[in-house]
Amino acid sequence: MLTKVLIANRGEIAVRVIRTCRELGIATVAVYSELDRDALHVRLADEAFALGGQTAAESYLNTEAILDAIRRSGADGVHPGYGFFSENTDFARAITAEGVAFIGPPPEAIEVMGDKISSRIAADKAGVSGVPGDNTVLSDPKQVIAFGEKHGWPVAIKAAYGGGGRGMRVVNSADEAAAALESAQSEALKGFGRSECYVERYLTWPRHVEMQIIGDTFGNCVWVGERDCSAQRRHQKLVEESPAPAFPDDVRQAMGEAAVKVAQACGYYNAGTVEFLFQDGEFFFLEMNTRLQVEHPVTEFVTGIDLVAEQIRVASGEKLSFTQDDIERRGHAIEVRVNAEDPAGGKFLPSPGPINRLSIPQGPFVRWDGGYEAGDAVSQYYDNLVGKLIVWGRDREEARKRMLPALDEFVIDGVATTIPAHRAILGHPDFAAAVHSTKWVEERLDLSGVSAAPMAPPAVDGEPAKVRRDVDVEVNGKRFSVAMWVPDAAPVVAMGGAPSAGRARPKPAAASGAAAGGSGAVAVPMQGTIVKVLVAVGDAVEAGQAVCILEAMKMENQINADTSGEVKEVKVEAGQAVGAGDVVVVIG
Ligand code: MV4
Repeated sequence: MLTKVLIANRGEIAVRVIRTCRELGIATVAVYSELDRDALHVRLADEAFALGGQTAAESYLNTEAILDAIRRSGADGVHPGYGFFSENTDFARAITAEGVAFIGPPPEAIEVMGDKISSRIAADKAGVSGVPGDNTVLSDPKQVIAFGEKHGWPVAIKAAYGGGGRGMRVVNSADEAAAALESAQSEALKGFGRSECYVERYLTWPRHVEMQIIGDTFGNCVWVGERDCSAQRRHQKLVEESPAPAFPDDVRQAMGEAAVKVAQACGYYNAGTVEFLFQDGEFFFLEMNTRLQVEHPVTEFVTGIDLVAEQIRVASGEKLSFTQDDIERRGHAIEVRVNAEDPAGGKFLPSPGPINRLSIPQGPFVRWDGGYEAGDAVSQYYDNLVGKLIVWGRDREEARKRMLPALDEFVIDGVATTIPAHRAILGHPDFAAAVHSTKWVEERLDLSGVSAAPMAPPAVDGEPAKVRRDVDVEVNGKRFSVAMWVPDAAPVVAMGGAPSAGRARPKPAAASGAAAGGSGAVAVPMQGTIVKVLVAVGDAVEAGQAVCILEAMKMENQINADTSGEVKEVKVEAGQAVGAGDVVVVIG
């Protein structure tokens, strides 16, 4: 068995992998960017190595820095999580060349499946049909027209090296073909560096059903169960569940066997997911994801199998701990992705920032896979998944009715999240009846009334912006929670002078007194970019005077002196990225 695993990732998936390693008695090594110095995955790992840099490219995609951390830590295995290096064959080969196990599939399988045309051909050879299509690279819109005329409109043009829907164009008639091909090719080139596209029939109201498989290096490969991920928006999955609702057992069996055939056709081992479109009782191979997926916990909940443990076993050269016949699926699991995005009006705008308060729902059959705790910040530089809430029930309705109150119990302050959208989805009669499809969220679900957080009353000119503080009061012995709108950063003082007790939010790690009488070390309250520095060393400043302008969350924020005095030090310059709590100016 591997003895020390380095997790080349961050956030909830790094945390998830660390937890299983601990259960297995495997030492863990975290790596981190400058912004993640104090992140949860770093706090939980046995050892941690700095990668430097802030953006993904500078840190979690810095091969040399990660290889260096592997060498220095003596790790004998690397778990790539999802995203980042998880499907990068150069990385997988580089670490294997050093005698370190890549906890994932063989690079050859990643390559076959990374090219959607070659993956369709591989599936075909294994006797698994994709959506009817033409497995050749398009060079002329006439090919699209000929295909549409033969198979019927609409058709889909897809990027051969794409995935996740980017570079896909739906063509409804011959006269749209030329423009669609050109824009698909250009988007593919921009997104993936390769412009090759192909065409297939477009299914108009399909469900997205994917099949989890796992194989070992002894030739054993099993299907574990399917997940329905139809509730999505712009190719971002929102809700996933297992089993797929209204999905007959014989179809499940056939899809499972098809997925295993696809995996075996490319010499696959470790965990993988074969994606299908399911429409009118038929399923069609779409693509294969050669990594552990975000939504793997729903499969774990219905089978009791720890997929990460099994991945590590396989990468250690052991056999799978179960056979196909050992796998039992029981009950129903639903997962929602809690992203730092504001779903108001269906816009899902990114909402990075510090998490001031985080209270996770608890209770029977409720699981939280999170990457943050209160006091941590969600960075604009990375995926804004805060965590995943997963519930289990004996049947779909029990799971759905368990998720709704869990969502109501969830408290998160500081960032807007997708939770209100999940309430709308899970509470909708279409979802309850499972008549939704991949287009349902975008075309049918009304999110116009959804708001992520109570909005602050509009700021009156000349008055400081106000924020909401909840205070508990008792009226005739009955408890009420009262929302107070107070100037930002002013502590809420309850009667008697004590700071609002009980439900007072933990002080954010970054908080620095903004009121006069501060320490003189002026810190920024959230991460962002300095757009302007307004003072220089030697300047005399008054408390409350602006010292710099911080652009964060698409807004310019004035950062003010917390005390009067002379500027002793200016630690930033225009254009510089700063993290929450970073000191920008020192006043003495
Ligand atoms: C399709 C399709 C309909 N017909 N292909 C989008 C993501 C990528 N994995 C493939 N996708 C689709 N391919 C044909 N021939 C509809 C989609 C699709 C979709 C698929 C899975 C999950 C969500 C989706 C949302 C919109 C479109």
